[in-house]
Amino acid sequence: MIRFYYSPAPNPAKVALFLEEAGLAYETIAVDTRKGEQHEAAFKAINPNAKVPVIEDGETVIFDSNAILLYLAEKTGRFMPTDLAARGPMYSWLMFVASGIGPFSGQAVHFKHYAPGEHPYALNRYDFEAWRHWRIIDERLAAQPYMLGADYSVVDMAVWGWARAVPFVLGEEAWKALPNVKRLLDEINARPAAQRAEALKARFTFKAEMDDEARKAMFPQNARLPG
Ligand SMILES: N[C@@H](CCC(=O)N[C@@H](CS)C(=O)NCC(=O)O)C(=O)O
Repeated sequence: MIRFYYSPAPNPAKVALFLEEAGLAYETIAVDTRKGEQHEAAFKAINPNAKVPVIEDGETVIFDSNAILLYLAEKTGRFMPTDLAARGPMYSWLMFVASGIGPFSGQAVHFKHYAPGEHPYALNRYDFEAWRHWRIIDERLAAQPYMLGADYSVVDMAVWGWARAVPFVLGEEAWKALPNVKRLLDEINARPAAQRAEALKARFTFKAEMDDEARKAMFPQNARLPG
């Protein structure tokens, strides 16, 4: 059975959605990142990057959400195009989410909600880039129902993981400017698999407070700051 290392955050959500969509049997192992469990030696032995998600499939260990989506799509033969020509754009858009949507959205959240002090330059850069990436997704979804065209795929699952957080990333008014992302989000949210994926977090008690312990675990770079 697949072992799924999970926390209630955008990147693990993508994997939860795939596991549920494909009906794969899996055991969920909670990793409370606000308590620092991602830094424990046993966890870093399976993901030296100290982040969730990770899956173990027998002896095979896969970390990084988009790598896991590709692995599971290949394992099951589901939610990915079968011919190579159509898989080309799948790789492009998955990497676009992995290298653009995720990192810029994450940094926008950091500087808007968590960084101590005022950082107008950093905030402006990450907010601008997060918006730019989300507008590209929105334009694509204006022209076709799903990221790869007519069919729901792993790319939509990758977009869904972060789309759930768009108001937190870009602001409460963001949906007015991104109606096609919202349409995809609402459509996926209505799928029973997405509801089961969302329900996972209720099975565990994760630390909610962003207190000193959580900041130490999530933002270890702060230890280098003076004072
Ligand atoms: N590129 C990785 C990023 C993983 C990542 O940043 N995971 C977050 C949750 S969404 C995490 O583990 N955060 C805890 C930490 O940064 O200490 C992926 O797509 O899986």
